[in-house]
Amino acid sequence: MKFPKNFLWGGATAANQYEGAWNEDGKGISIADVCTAGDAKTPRRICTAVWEGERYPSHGGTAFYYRYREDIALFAEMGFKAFRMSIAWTRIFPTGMESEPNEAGLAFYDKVFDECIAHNIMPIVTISHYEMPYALVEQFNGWADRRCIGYYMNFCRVIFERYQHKVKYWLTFNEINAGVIPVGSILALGTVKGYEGPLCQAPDDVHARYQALHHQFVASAMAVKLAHEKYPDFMMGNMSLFALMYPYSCNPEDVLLAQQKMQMMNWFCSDVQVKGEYPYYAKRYFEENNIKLSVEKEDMETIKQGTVDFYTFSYYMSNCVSTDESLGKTSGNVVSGIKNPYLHQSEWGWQIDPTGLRVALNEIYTRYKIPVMIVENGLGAEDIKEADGSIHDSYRIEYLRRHIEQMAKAIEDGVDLIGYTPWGCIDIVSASTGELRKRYGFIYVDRQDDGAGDFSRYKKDSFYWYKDVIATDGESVT
Ligand code: BGP
Repeated sequence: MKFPKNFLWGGATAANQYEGAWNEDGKGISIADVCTAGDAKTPRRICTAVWEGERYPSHGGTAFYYRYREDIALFAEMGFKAFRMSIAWTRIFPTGMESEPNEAGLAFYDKVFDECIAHNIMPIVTISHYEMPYALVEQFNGWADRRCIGYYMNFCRVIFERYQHKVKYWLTFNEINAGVIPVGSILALGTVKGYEGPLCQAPDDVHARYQALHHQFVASAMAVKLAHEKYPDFMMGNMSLFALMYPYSCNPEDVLLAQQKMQMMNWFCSDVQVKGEYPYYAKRYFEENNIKLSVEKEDMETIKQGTVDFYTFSYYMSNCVSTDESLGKTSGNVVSGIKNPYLHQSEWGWQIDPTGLRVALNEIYTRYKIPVMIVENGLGAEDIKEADGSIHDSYRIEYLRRHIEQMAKAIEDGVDLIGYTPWGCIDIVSASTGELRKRYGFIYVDRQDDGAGDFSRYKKDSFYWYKDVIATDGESVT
């Protein structure tokens, strides 16, 4: 098993879960900064402001803001070729609406990119990763308002121009298709003006969600167009959450249901972003749900012209779909479904399915025929740090090993898979539960849910394992 020499091995993070320093050097409040900590049983809550006495895990993150040099050196030690990260919009435009960017924020990312480049690590930047300025939620109900397109484009113009010689790979929106389901209205779309309460119980307005998504499609296409016109070296990608769904049985009704769910959950957004038009099946869905989008004359043309150069996605698990309502449910990333009797689950109830990754890669490549990158994958688990500082995370190695094996098979199948950046390559805050106990990293960070810990870094067993995988172009996996 050997991966191509130029394969982009690396790791992935997001600013709001990692950086901390939430109000340093002029940074504004993002939507993540008003989300409290939760756990597997207690849902995270969104607040309408930063309240005294609440615990907001993004505020401390795991301190990348202060420790980026040390962390990037550790990534380099593992042999990373690429590092996926995001730029916190609120470091550059604290409310999203300023006419001039915040120089201190821009300077921070200059230092980060320079450090990456010094170690021959290529940054892959997510422009918007669940961290829109909270001021845009308060004033406009987030992406439901068309004006967000303009503010997003101001942000893109500034960061493209500033980092054009340092960053080549850009992803326009993290897991854009989270907006297809109610939970996406918070972190992905910000259509929760005035709402305070559990993330999972925000009042759902399906119309606002699809209108907001339309605005994100236009914004994404405008960013891609700008890049293609002005920065021809840039590679522009989408980013989708791939929630693979199997029919629970061979009952044709189950098969049909799975197909319909796959269409709207997994293909709808990327069909728009890759093919440049709304797919035929959306029409029926919109009619059935009484969704009437307000679309401006040039929007469809913009979407047509702003198609992405490569397809990226997150993959953690798969689910089943059935017409039989009595079957047992399982939890998941943001999508839950019916339990699959052939699969085991993680401690957080996510069904582990390496073969599903090969299925997904083949489905994606058959449909789009453009280069594909897996920009998130991994196992969230509780780790135990021994007295000598070692962390024996054999379960994580096992999870990653089995997924990498399937990637190799997909490459053999003919899929043009160009990179792999496993999620949370260093421990960071969990997006769904706000916990630190749920760890993904190759590097352990001494930071606990009760605020204890001094942010020291420790190499887990998986660190040495992944280093070997990269050094041998994947050969050591088997
Ligand atoms: C994806 C998000 C990430 C990340 C990951 C793992 O949905 O893009 O931000 O957090 O899932 O999920 P969690 O942190 O909830 O375990």
